[in-house]
Amino acid sequence: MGKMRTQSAPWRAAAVLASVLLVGGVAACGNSDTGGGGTKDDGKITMGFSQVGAESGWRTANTTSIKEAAAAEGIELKFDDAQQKQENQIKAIRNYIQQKVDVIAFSPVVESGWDTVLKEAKDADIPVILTDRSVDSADKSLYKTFLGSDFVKEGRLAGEWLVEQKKGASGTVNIVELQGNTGAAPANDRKKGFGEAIAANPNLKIIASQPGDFTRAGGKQVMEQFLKANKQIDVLFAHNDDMGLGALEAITAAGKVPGKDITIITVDAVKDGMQALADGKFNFIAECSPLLGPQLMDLAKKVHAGQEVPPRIETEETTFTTEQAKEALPNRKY
Ligand code: GYE
Repeated sequence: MGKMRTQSAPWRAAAVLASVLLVGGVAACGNSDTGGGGTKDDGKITMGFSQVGAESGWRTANTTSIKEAAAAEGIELKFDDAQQKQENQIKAIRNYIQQKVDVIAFSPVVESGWDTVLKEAKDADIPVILTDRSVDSADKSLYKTFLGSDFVKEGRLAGEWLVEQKKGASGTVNIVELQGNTGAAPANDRKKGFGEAIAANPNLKIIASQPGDFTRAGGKQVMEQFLKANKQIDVLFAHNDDMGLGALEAITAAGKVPGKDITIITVDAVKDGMQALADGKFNFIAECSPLLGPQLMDLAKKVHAGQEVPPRIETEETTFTTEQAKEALPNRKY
């Protein structure tokens, strides 16, 4: 509370008095750079947010949610799109530290390699909130909390559905997997959860697994390779809807019927994915909610006020079959 870092003593006294008068004793927060008597501290929280990129429908919905929630809560948002590059994220975070924002939030493109920059934020006394994806730092004091989904669970739910579907199947079921970008938490964890869920069924066999970078183009290209290299593909597990949607084109071009010749399981449940599921081109989706904005802004206010927050906040989600997708689609927000 009351981070008026650059104000001279007389101005600080005046600002405190003003905030007491104006907001009934709640100290003003924010990062106004008055340098001794310029503009007043308006009490606004400034958040620096580093986004992964714009690689998928999920990401677009997530960005919209964050921008809308910041506006609704009166939080000043500095937003940077890292174009799927860790070095860009590190640069953006360093900029935010230099600008003395009140809170830094980011969705780390990969899990590893964040300790140095997180330490810099901590030394500058700027709280960090991890959003959507986590980091593998051993030192948990480098960030206040991690808000996002349980990706291992999503992979497990996808695998469990497949095990159930193929219960009576005789012979080998050939599975191909489209992974997210290498080193990303959702790629690592969805692979893990799915693998664990099918492990007890040796007839369910992953015959190929490659990154498609969470993009439609990546999904299409890698699926083309899979189809060329493997005569019999029974199941596709794609780590997100967009890669599954890209793969649909490759499957159709190869003369196969998606959802029938090849069972397709994805993660996210964005509108286009849900439409494909409702149309019977996909067969199952494990949901991953991108609507993290409101919770993120709430957490930002709390950590800025010095309040304790839980170290891990999990998003609630469900799964969809074709029938459930048909029902849910009309009210789907993203
Ligand atoms: O599933 C995918 C996006 O980190 C949960 O990133 C997110 C994932 C999401 O590109 O579509």
